[in-house]
Amino acid sequence: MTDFFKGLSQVKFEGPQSRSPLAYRHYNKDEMIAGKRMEDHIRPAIAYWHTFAQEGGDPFGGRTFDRPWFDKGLEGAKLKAEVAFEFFDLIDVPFFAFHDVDVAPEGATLDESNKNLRVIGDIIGQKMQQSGKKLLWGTANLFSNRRYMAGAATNPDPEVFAYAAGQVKAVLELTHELGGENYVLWGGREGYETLLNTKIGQEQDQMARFLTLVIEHAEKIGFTGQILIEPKPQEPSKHQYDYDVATVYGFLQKYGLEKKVKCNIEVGHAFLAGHSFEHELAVASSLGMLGSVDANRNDLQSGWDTDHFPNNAGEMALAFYYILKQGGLGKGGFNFDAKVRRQSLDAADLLHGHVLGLDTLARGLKGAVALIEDGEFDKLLDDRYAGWDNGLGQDILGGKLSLADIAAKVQADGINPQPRSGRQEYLENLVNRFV
Ligand code: XUL
Ligand code: CO
Repeated sequence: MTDFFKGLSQVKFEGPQSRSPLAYRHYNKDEMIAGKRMEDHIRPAIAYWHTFAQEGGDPFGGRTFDRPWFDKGLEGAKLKAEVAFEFFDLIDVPFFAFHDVDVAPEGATLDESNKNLRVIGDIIGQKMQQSGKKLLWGTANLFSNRRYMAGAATNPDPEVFAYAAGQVKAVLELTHELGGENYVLWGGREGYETLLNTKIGQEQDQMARFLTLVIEHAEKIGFTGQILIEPKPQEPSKHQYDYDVATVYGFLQKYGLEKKVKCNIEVGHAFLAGHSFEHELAVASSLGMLGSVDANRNDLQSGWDTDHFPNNAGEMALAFYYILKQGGLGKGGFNFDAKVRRQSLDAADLLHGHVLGLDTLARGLKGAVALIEDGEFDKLLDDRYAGWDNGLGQDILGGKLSLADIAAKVQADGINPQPRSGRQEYLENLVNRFV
């Protein structure tokens, strides 16, 4: 045991009336809800980067957090892993997620980095066995090092592509060895700053080649997890190719990869793309592309990706509605891609942030289940489209009528449709009853 979390004990469910400063009020992992344990619905994960590697810096000032593993190389990484698994136990969450550089220090060469990753990967593997904790996903950081400033797969220099490929190979293999259920690709620098120095078509071809290589290697090593792309429209690049779910789908379709890849959808990224979170979920689900979620929220005034912990139960209820409607996230889950604020210095703050997130998700889940079980919401939606279930609607959809046939039918049958209310406020009140 380290003394990082000295004086803190495992967070327990105590119910909404609890006065304890640190307790779950809504997240009750073993509670059965719609036939499944709450934990199995949510499949929550701790993001290694925000919780253990984040330093509390911002563009105006550096590190505010004082962590005993900072600046200590491989020894520091070992201590960090100790503390991470202590945290997973204290917060009582089954999964975690990492980038290579979060867990092990980068070396001067790919070989050196991979050796460090191997050392820490073995330690993490042992700790997973002892604790029963699981890996939701692994990913390679292809955006922080200056070599990636002009992209990884989309770099004008093929040697950068090659280096990135070597990095992904190592992390994909480690993810597979650790039983990871997903592998994520977030293309932070796969985009451009200015068109003046960029060939968009060329870069897209490179990106597709990279993804194809990753898929092929995953198949070759027997990785059966999901390969996920995480859409985001900008930041750090001015224009990112994986703008949103629809854009990602178009890209995948162009290169024939749409059956091989799904999306990891992040709340804050949806907002940056000018969408709501539920929009991205609903679009992904309708395309069979909803694989997993990065849970957080943005400071909506900042216009930036602030990775706050989720605190909007209403938003999460609508999110869970689409997730439940597709029968859950399967191998995916809810990764807390969220960080405590730079003034939140204490070890306990890490727990408070995640409790906020989990209680918010629990309330959202319960709200969505209640909404679905009540049935009126779904019925109203079905009623709105009922015309398409038979008669004219089916004839149109089934391709039985040409444009001329339809026009003739309007005349012959005297069709003159009367507008009906969309009942938005009625529906908002209905949803409010359950959240
Ligand atoms: C960045 C972001 C990443 C990905 C993993 O905005 O969301 O942390 O989740 O690379
Ligand atoms: Co993310």
